Amino acid sequence: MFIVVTFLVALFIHKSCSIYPTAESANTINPILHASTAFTINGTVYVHGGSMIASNSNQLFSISFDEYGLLHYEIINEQGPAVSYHQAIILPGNDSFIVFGGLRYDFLDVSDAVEPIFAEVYSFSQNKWSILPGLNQTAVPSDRQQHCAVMASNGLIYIHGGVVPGPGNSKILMDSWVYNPLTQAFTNLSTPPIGLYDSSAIALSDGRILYVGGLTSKDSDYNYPFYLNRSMIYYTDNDTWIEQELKTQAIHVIDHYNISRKDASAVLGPEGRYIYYFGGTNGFSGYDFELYYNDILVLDTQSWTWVAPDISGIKPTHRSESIGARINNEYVLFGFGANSAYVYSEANFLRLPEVKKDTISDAEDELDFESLKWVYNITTGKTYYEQYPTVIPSGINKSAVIAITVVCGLVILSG
Ligand SMILES: *[C@@H]1O[C@H](CO)[C@@H](O)[C@H](O)[C@H]1NC(C)=O
Ligand SMILES: *[C@@H]1O[C@H](CO)[C@@H](O)[C@H](O)[C@H]1NC(C)=O
Ligand SMILES: *[C@@H]1O[C@H](CO)[C@@H](O)[C@H](O)[C@H]1NC(C)=O
Ligand SMILES: *[C@@H]1O[C@H](CO)[C@@H](O)[C@H](O)[C@H]1NC(C)=O
Ligand SMILES: *[C@@H]1O[C@H](CO)[C@@H](O)[C@H](O)[C@H]1NC(C)=O
Ligand SMILES: *[C@@H]1O[C@H](CO)[C@@H](O)[C@H](O)[C@H]1NC(C)=O
Ligand SMILES: *[C@@H]1O[C@H](CO)[C@@H](O)[C@H](O)[C@H]1NC(C)=O
Ligand SMILES: *[C@@H]1O[C@H](CO)[C@@H](O)[C@H](O)[C@H]1NC(C)=O
Ligand SMILES: CC(=O)N[C@H]1CO[C@H](CO)[C@@H](O)[C@@H]1O
Repeated sequence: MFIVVTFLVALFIHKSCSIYPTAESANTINPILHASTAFTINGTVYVHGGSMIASNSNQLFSISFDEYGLLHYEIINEQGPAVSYHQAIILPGNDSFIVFGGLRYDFLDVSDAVEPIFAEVYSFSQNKWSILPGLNQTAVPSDRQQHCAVMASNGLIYIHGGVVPGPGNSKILMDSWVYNPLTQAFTNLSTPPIGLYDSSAIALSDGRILYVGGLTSKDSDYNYPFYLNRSMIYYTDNDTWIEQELKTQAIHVIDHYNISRKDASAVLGPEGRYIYYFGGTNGFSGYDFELYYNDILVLDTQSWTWVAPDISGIKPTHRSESIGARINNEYVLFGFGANSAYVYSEANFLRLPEVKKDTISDAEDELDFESLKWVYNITTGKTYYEQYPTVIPSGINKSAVIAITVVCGLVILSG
């Protein structure tokens, strides 16, 4: 069911540090976070954990909309683990989710000791966290952060790669595991041809898992990009990995973006074919050409081609480590995140493409990617400019809106 919501950035700024409307009932400041994990249950987006500059968050909160179009930020639970760079997987029935791995500040042991993967389950109905059953088996994945974890169409959870948790530890894990939530057992799968971290995993409806972006290692270079001109595909049916070349027909992808991206947010469209890939960084931290992105690249998982549509509306702030969650069949939320200077509370709403009107009747519906837009009223799908071509209500003009997004960021103190 489509939930009718209204969203407008400029009208409802009740908090000094908020760029999205906050309901009067919300009595806490919206969090400023990066490296959180997020998912959608019953049309509500839930966010857990993340990094808040000097410490990790243990908050589980929801982002929903009321009939007046106001965004509600509600804390659900604050008894869980304080963790960032982790992954959450919803369990069947929508009443619980598992968090796997991540950086915890109690993990300061950077020795070679192999710890079992950190894994806890949260139950909404019991409002309670518990240790994941099955961690006492003899073969379990080792602990990790910046890894991928995804539930495939067969209902099993696949975990790949990442790095060993703790500061200064660069060991990249090149492995693949499956967790069966019914039997509560882990199984060690065939060794993948590549170990990825800061990558994105997307479960396709036919049982395949697609990996795009991120970093890997090559020779002694641990920051070797897993360029966007290729992807890895894992077949859950027969435990096989293949490399799939991706065509980068979007010219500026080749020219400006060096086809290198990590810590982007990947969301599969409702048709199960197109992936919306937001933000990220080229990962060359410390070099002259470290870039943060604010665009959407769309990957067609049938033609294996990237397109870079021109998207109308107010552009998001350039950043990486944002959450990405599809709210419903029409809107995707990209929120929070960080770049080299700031951490953000920013939330951006992408209106998914309309079907092209002039398609041949028996052909598959073609999507019009030129209709993609960043919107501020998700009842009407209007962008800020369409609704208020010259005057912006409440005396907030475009540069002021941009200023608010900057004010909202907190400076990262450490280099
Ligand atoms: C968004 O659009 C709806 C439908 O036209 C309207 O009722 C609502 O007032 C708009 N929201 C804002 C904040 O302007
Ligand atoms: C679980 O939540 C998702 C996302 O909103 C929804 O599509 C699905 O129908 C829900 N499933 C159940 C069993 O409620
Ligand atoms: C989602 O809806 C399902 C089915 O109605 C319900 O069992 C579940 O508790 C709901 N989950 C949340 C988090 O609201
Ligand atoms: C793991 O713990 C569970 C629950 O305490 C127990 O039932 C099971 O026998 C244990 N398995 C092993 C291999 O120790
Ligand atoms: C998992 O399997 C790989 C080979 O596929 C092996 O190298 C590794 O030691 C195994 N890990 C564990 C914890 O059993
Ligand atoms: C992908 O791009 C990298 C960097 O430009 C290049 O070295 C590599 O050959 C390309 N691979 C393919 C399959 O085109
Ligand atoms: C695994 O399955 C895929 C899809 O069915 C197939 O294309 C591929 O050849 C299979 N690989 C092996 C090694 O059997
Ligand atoms: C817009 O806001 C900025 C920052 O507050 C201000 O400097 C500028 O004069 C304003 N422009 C207009 C046209 O009101
Ligand atoms: C390695 C590389 O190709 N770097 C380029 C990445 O893109 C920036 C911006 O276009 C260039 O300045 C770099 O030379």
